[in-house]
Amino acid sequence: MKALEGVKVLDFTHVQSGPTCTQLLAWFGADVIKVERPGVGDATRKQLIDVPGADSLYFTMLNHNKRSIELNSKNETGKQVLTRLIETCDVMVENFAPGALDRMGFTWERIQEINPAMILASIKGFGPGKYEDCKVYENVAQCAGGSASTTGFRDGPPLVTGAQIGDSGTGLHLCLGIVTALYHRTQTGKGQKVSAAMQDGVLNLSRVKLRDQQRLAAGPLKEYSQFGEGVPFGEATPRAGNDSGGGQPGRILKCKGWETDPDAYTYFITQAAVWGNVCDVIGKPEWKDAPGYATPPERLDKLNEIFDAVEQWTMTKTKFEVMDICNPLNIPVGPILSMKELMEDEGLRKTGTIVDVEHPERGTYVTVGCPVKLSDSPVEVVRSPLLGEHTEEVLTQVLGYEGEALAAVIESGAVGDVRKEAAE
Ligand code: CAO
Repeated sequence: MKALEGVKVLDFTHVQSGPTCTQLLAWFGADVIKVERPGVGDATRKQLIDVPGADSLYFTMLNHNKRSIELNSKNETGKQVLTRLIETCDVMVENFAPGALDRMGFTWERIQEINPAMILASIKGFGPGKYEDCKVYENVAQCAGGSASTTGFRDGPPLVTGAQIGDSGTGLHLCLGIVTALYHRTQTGKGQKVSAAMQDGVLNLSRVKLRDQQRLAAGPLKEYSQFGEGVPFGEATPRAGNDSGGGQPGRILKCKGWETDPDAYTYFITQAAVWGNVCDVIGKPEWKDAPGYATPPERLDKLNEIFDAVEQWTMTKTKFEVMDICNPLNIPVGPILSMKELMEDEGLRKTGTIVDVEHPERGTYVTVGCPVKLSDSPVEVVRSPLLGEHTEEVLTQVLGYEGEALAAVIESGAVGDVRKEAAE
């Protein structure tokens, strides 16, 4: 039995943040029913198209293992069907713009009237306060949550990161809130509202930078390279380039082939515990005991000199040779892996983190499987549903519509053109 088997999720999410959350719930075994606008569906279905006529990778890679029902939640019959779904499901997840659910007539109070055990989980850009009505996308959240101001180089502009910490990060936070509320409900029988704001999620993931903000009051942040360069600190946590965020200095360094390969780099950490091994491997054994180099505090104003020496060595090796040499010596290093290399990684394919998926419209594509492994809840990644693929199935099997009642719903126009069979 899968961990969340028996849990029914009314998935009213779109774009990236909400779908990330409900995809995880589906992978853990929940029956996730994605409600989409008839004839239109989640906007991402038709965004960043690479195969004409087919659902985009943007959509397919965020909506595995779900069922899709087309439903106009602003039409009277559509509202009745949605009410039946709320009665039947355990969890409702949404990430509409602020107020959209209320405007449909489904306020939290109304949802509780329909189903007091319902867990309503919402993602918004901001929590309650002066920005609560704003629409928010990934990079806005990265900027408003403290990530952008602390990412990049000191002499350059703030940078956003490629990892989708605002969207997928908040989806992860929401997922944790949902399973916590489900646990609470098994003890009390009561549902509750679970809210995750993207600004809060990004700030949570930028926690160490708020730590550094407060450390500034006690003096310069000595593990930031600007300390060794004699550049004064300002009032706020600065951008630290590729300096390590913790107390173990690290940098991204060039490896053999860097002149032509944009990813021929390694991350190299001069961990204090293996300083002797670092000195030996880079050909500077004299630094092991030399005054000014022997202890971590003494080295903090010489990080540029030290990493220049390490880089002279890493430039003679490929990023994989650096791994092979340093790991047996317990020196923490990591190759900069490109998306191409990750997609082809045999190890990640064996664990199911990278998987091939068959899709009737687009053929085979590669996706990221479930990144969390439960020993008794193995995940089989199933392709995303076509728009409305399960409309009739959900109406009959989940909600019990049949005969004239079913015909009336279909004829009302609330559920679009019902597909008679899944397009396998
Ligand atoms: N039937 C009928 N109407 C539907 C429907 C359905 N099945 N599904 C959605 N709609 C309607 C909504 O009710 C809303 O109508 P109103 O504006 O009249 O209330 C309308 O579609 C548009 O919804 P939206 O405002 O959520 O969508 P948008 O494209 O304008 O904004 C976004 C998108 C992401 C900016 C906004 O949803 C948002 O801020 N969400 C919260 C934060 C978030 O999750 N952001 C991350 C997105 S991923 O980068």
